[in-house]
Amino acid sequence: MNIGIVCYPTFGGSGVLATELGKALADKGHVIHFITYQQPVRLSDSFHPNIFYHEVSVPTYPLFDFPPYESALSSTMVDVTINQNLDLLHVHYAIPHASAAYMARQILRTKGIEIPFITTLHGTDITLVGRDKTYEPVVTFSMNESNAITAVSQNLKAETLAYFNVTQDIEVITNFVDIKRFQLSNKDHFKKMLAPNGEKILTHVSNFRKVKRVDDVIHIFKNVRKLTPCKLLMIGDGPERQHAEQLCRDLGTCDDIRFLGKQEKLEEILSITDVFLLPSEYESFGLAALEAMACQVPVVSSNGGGLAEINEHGITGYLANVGDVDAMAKYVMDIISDEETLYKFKANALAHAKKYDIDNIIPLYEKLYEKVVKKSNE
Ligand code: GMT
Repeated sequence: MNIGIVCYPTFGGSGVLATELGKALADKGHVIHFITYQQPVRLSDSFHPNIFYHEVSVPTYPLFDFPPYESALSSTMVDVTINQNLDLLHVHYAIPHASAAYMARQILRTKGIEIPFITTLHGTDITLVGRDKTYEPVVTFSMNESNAITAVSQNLKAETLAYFNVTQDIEVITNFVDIKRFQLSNKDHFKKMLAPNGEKILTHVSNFRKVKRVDDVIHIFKNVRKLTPCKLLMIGDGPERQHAEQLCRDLGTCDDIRFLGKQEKLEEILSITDVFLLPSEYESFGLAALEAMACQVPVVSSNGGGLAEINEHGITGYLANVGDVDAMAKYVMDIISDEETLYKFKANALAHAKKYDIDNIIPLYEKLYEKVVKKSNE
């Protein structure tokens, strides 16, 4: 199939997921056209003959205080659909991609071309931004106009049905991980560099937005550090980073914390990690936790949103109420205090992550694509 994928090209989970999906589909012989304003981050590491990238350029004009990105995106979708003979558009993150796809589909109809579009809901497009009344009518309308809707967890499906008047079925197709790429590898030299005295390593990966509760990560670490020598790796970047760095200074924990910024070889960092921390206010799924688990890293997380679907309490890690940093610190200690327990959690994490292997999930998307294209051709 010729498939157009629209996503945010940044380090956010929805962009990462959409890019990995496109790469996997290309490996299976589909021709993938990414339509974004910038080359997606996870696309920069490889060349694939079945992958094309179409940049959405948004010309500025003195009249525009806000350049009309959505119009530029719709026009690019129209152009790519006609010139690349697309069968389907798959848009990730509802705002503004679903309404832009709706507009493209309407324009193409006037030219005698029928292109279906699938909207995949990822999280904050529903739970934070989409619910805002500034966007809600457009989000509801464009979801209902989608030829199919998918959500990345049961929790996100339930949230969508609770807050929006959705008149069609939402299929849950979960996040996935490439077990062949995200696997534990020997990085002892790297570990020695960061934890020269055999300290345990805790890691957090996110885009440092408020919803991630980055302060909680620092507080959990402070509590654990009181009890055992350890190091914290903070991976990613975003609006809360400066504040988090200041908090480390205020708490006097800076010597043991490294802010490493955006990293592409996450699997290497996860390979030296003992426990992954994700105390978010909400996660529709928690892709970062899944990638950690695939690298045999147990997860201590909050129970916000769909995290309980991926992190099994007492098996792959532990969950605590949002904001309960004392409980989360205790759970970290429970996992790392003896090697046998740590080993058991590591093995469980990998076994659970395998259920979400890319090879199990991609066929679900392919099946949906076939169904949607067939129906739209009837
Ligand atoms: O929160 C992020 O890291 C970015 C955000 C996005 O939409 O770009 O991620 C969401 O989508 C991911 C992939 O489906 C999910 O694994 C994350 O849980 C979800 N984030 C939230 O719900 C806060």
